Amino acid sequence: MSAHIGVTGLAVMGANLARNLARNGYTVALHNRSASRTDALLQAHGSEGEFIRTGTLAELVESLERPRRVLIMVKAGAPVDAVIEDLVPLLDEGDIIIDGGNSFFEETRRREETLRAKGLHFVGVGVSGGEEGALNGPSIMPGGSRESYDSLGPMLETISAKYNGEPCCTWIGTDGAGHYVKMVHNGIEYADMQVIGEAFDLMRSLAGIEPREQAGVFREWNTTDLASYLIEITAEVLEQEDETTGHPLVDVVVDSAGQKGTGRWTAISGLEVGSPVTAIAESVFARSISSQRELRAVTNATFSAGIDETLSAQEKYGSAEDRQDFVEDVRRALYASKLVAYAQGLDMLVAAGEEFGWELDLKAIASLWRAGCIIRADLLDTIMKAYDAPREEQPKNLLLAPEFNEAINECLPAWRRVVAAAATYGVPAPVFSSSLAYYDSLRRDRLPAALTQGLRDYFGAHTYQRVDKEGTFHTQWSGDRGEIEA
Ligand code: NBP
Repeated sequence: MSAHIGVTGLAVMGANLARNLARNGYTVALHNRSASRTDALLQAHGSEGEFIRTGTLAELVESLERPRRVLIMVKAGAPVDAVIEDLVPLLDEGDIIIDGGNSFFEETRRREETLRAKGLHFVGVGVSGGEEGALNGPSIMPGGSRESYDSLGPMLETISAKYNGEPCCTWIGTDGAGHYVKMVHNGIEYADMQVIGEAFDLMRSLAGIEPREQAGVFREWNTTDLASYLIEITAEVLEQEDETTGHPLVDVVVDSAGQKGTGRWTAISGLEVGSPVTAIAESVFARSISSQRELRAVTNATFSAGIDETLSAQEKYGSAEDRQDFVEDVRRALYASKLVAYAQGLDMLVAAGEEFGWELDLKAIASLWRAGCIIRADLLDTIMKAYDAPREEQPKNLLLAPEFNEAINECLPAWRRVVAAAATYGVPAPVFSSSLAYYDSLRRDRLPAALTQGLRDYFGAHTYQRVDKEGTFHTQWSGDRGEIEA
């Protein structure tokens, strides 16, 4: 019996994907550098489907039907290259190597190019949904050649999450496109979590709403246009009580957010493709600031808030009615900021598509984020509708889609009040405020960039263009200050 697919790398993600494949009727050949993981998997879950145990990569390759499909699920970075190097001499033209880890898209592009030259297909696959998703149905974002998807796609679609019966898996584009889209997914995830944190902080700091009560607020919000997995689990985390102290768990957890790098990559790539992903970048910076614990200990004791003593948040938001109004304002600010994060993420995909030669289908991408992944949200259905048109008729920015333009207009007064309150009372809300600034920047007729151009021309003769005639101009700042055509 030949296996349909081989999986090498059987830590939690690889093991769960292998089990998912086997549970769906595929025969899966198993391999791990240290055989103990292979044996542990077979012992605990060997009865879930057809598995073939292999002890070496050569045995793994030998056990596969052709074209061979080998899924690599090892630690991202050098281990992926090490496994590829060992695999290549064992494979034949047309075989497919799949990297389902969180690899950086540029590495995927490099590996794809090298392997294509050897007649092999290399498919970088973005897999979202964590351990649970890998086992029960993740959102899957495959890149690589279209031809490889013909062979691999049905398998991936079968094991993917389903939304109303539709698989959350579709071919994204060539070489690193799948890993790129997964990276942007993670960037949006960072922003999504940061705006939830800002909402929590503002409701507690200004209106005195404690975590357990906020669990109810988030649960209520999950019945609105904010409905999403992250809002749902926020309620769960906020109502969790610490077993030792009886305090809300969130009060005993160290307030220093970790990161594995995908948010940072998204922000860097945003800068590189010239796409202003401010909400994502601010979310990454917010985590960095949270991690500066030594510095924060000093600044906490030193920096004053500089708040007018006559201002009292309790007085302003203390009554039941005011609190209720404030909570609704925060909900709207959260929704608007979240829309900005999605708009920026999708804009970035368009810019990256142009840069790397991918024809990214935003409707399809929104569709496969609807289930299985961390940013799954009701909102994605509406995003799909916004992009349900030929490319040239699609909105130039998500916020231009009529349904979202209307939603933003409804949120705006509340959004401004919340950002103003955050500044007035000294509560940091970097994504709420930068998202509003992004919106206002897009909205304004004139930006102070004109002055920036003037300054650049003054100190570096960088020239400028005029609003009233064609051409490039320079003012002779150190001479008679007359203007010349450059
Ligand atoms: P890890 O990232 O912890 O990697 C452990 C695996 O890599 C083990 O199988 C280990 O073999 C193998 N490995 C290493 Br380390 N170096 C190797 C080498 N030089 N040659 C061969 N094998 C090597 O596993 P994971 O947590 O299951 O994650 C796998 C991938 O999935 C990663 O890219 C990760 O970032 C990604 N991931 C995604 C999600 C998600 O939500 N999508 C969640 C978690 C992880 P050994 O057993 O012999 O040490």
